[in-house]
Amino acid sequence: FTMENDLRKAIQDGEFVLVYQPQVHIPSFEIVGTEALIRWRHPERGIVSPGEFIPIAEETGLIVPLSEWVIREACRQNRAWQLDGLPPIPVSVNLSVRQFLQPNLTERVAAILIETDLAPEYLELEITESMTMDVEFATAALMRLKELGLRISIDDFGTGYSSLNYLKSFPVDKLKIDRSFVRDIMDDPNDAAIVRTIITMAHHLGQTVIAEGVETEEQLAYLRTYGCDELQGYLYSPPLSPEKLRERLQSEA
Ligand code: G
Ligand code: G
Ligand code: MN
Ligand code: NA
Repeated sequence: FTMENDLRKAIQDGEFVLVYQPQVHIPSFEIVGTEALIRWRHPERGIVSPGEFIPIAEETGLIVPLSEWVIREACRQNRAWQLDGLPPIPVSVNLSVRQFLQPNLTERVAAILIETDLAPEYLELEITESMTMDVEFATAALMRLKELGLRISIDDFGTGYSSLNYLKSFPVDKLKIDRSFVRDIMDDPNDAAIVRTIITMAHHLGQTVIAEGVETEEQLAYLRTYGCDELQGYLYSPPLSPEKLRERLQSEA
């Protein structure tokens, strides 16, 4: 299988890079976090998107070394920015299903935090609702991760299996409203109602709420009116190279 061999080689040869999408506080538009998103710089095919290779990495188990690299690189870069005197902000990393099920995930993450000298509050891990089907397993796994002092968010909130049952027992810091709800917020009253409800629920549960995929001023105005805390989307910025993100942070410092 050629993609598998290519992936294996790419991990060895270091063909992956991370880009960072700013997350901004809605009233102030200050950058309060970033999401790390992986890109593969394939020598022949150019930039390959994670939608194409993450599923294959999951099937083949290569996701384990690959994800390990993502967390380490995100932590290393974050610490390097801090040491350069940039305003410290947390970095958020997407966990894959297979990674979440790894019995030694907490130990791996703890080791990376020590190795990169990053304070745990600057690392956030994003899980999806598909990882929460076994509520007892997920609660225990998240509790162990939380004990390290890092943050947990639920990605693509509202699109997966969500009985809501898990929200009462999970130590979740942030809900990320999926961009499919945000997209039609101005035209579809049902999407608008769902978004307002998620904001209210998150706040009642003591969680921060961030809207994904915000592209227009109208969407921003709506989200601001209903008290959404943060946004991530093209309106403010697409995912940026580390160099570009550093410039943004510098201009804020
Ligand atoms: O940035 P982009 O639109 O290409 O991301 C596509 C998908 O790939 C998104 O669902 C995103 O969550 C996922 N993704 C991006 N980076 C990573 C990563 O480092 N690990 C995992 N597991 N998924 C990622
Ligand atoms: O699935 P996850 O939320 O982890 O991945 C975020 C994905 O959303 C990335 O692929 C990123 O490139 C994409 N994205 C970020 N901002 C926007 C936006 O404003 N509009 C759209 N359509 N996609 C976005
Ligand atoms: Mn994400
Ligand atoms: Na998402």
